[in-house]
Amino acid sequence: MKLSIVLSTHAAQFQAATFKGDFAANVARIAGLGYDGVELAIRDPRLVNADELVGVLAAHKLVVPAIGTGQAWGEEGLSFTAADGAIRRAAIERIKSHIPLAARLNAVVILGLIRGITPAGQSHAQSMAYLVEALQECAAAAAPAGVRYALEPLNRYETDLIHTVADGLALIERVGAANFGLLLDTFHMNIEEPAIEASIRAAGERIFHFHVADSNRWHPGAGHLDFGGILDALFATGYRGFVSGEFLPIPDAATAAQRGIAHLRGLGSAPADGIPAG
Ligand code: LER
Ligand code: MN
Repeated sequence: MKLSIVLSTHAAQFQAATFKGDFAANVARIAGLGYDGVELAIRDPRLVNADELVGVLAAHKLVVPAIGTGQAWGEEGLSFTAADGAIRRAAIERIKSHIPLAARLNAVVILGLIRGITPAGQSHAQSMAYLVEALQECAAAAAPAGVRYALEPLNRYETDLIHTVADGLALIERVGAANFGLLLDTFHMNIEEPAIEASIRAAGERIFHFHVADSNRWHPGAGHLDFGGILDALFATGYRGFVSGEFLPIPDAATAAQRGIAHLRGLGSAPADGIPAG
């Protein structure tokens, strides 16, 4: 099993980004704990020196399975479903601007909160139409570079748009792009899915990335989720990507990251063929 953990390249409000602050020091800490990769949370790729970043990661032999983009919503209010067309356009351009770095790192681009929340006075159907349009444009722009987008079903307290795997699969039908799939997050699944393992099976090969946090959004092992059953179901779909920790830094980032990896490695779950995916 290949494990990564979320690391923000810049200061951010999002509480479940386990590591924030000094990038190089955090990369060294994460590598030292035995992780294979880091999932980067990047608000705006223009703020990142790609050569420097690649150098720091290479020095610690860490790969980047995915790039999170939600800070553009959290810090700047960009959204695919805003009533204001200029905000929707800025969100689309921002998401497309992740393509070169994602191609270089061979990373999936995550679409979480950038989908937005239906604004007062706008219908849910209108938001969904804006969302489909934005996703089709982004997916078409990313396809020639071989970049994939993964939309994350989020719980009802964060958005009114796409809560479950079933919602996500219906959206995939509407978008109709091979490079558009899902990111499943056990924290959100525990709130919204009727049965976590059955939903993982339903998502199948459309699972492009996977987040783990326990039921309380602390590190795996701190709550009541059955990660043995969840990971067995995940790997049985043929998933060979990373299992990525996105949990609260409680009691602190390093301790949470260390306890999380110890719990997951201790389960002995692995892809059935035992072959580490490339
Ligand atoms: C981001 O991956 C996530 O899970 C969301 O809760 C962001 O708010
Ligand atoms: Mn998540």
